[in-house]
Amino acid sequence: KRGIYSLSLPFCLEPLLKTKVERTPPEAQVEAVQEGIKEGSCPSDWYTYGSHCFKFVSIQQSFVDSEQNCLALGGNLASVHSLLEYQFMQALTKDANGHLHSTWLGGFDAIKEGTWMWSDGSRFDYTNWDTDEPNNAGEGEDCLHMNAASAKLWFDVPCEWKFASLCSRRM
Ligand SMILES: [Ca+2]
Ligand SMILES: [Ca+2]
Repeated sequence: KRGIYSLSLPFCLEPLLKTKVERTPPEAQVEAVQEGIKEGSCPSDWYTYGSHCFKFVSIQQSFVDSEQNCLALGGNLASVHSLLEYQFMQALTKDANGHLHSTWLGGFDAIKEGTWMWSDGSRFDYTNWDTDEPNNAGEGEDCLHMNAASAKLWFDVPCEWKFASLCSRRM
């Protein structure tokens, strides 16, 4: 096998390639295959948008329990970065009757009031709040859910509330 690389790659690249191959432990490769993960694709029961895989979880639980569940699945609660991506996500949260379920995304301002962040660490560079939201109502609202009220946009609500959730992970 090395003979082919030796012929087709500049000699300076060959040591890099060899190093990379040797550093991938066989156990890790087996694990990845068992999980059904290949580079550039999503596990079979996840949906693909851009460079991410998405999975709707219908069980209703708190924000932190939802995030923990997503972590166990190899991801985080989903972040949103465009209207098209939001519409794609809405399609995943729609049931057979066309009802859009209230669903946790990974947005929170629990660290600093008014400073919203995504649990996956990505930039908070797109928003789709409903009118007069986020309003941090009552004793405070620090977590973000989608498909809120009639407009099906975003509300901030107490993190203890229980909703379905949307997980995402990198391809
Ligand atoms: Ca808040
Ligand atoms: Ca609110």
